[in-house]
Amino acid sequence: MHKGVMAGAAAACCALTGVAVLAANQPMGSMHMMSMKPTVVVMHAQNGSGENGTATLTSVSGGTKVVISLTNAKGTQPAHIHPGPCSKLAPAPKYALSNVVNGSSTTIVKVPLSDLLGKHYAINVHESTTNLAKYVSCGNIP
Ligand SMILES: [Cu+2]
Repeated sequence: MHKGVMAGAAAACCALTGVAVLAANQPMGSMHMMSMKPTVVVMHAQNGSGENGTATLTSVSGGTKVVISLTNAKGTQPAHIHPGPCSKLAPAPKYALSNVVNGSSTTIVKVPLSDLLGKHYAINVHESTTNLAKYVSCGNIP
């Protein structure tokens, strides 16, 4: 009985809203694809670390997900988004990222991806919590 009522309500409402939903789905579909398309930053080893890899930036609810994946990395290594580019990195971080632990780090930065792109930011990784001065990997955010 409950089902019948629901179906009746759906039928009554949807001659009109069905069209609206279809129309709304088209632009939402393409926006969804655009916003979900990840930006892959190539991370280059510095100072002989061998820590090459990627940082993948994805637009998510509440900000940007940053996933760092590095080869040859071990231990706990601080990571940040700095004003860049890597070739002349500003020493003060702009946004903190989760430490890279054994080559992996995932952070939700509370900033839209669109605010990170085209600003000459760079993602850098430091050797250790006690040796921040040594940079081991860096990648320019396009
Ligand atoms: Cu840093």
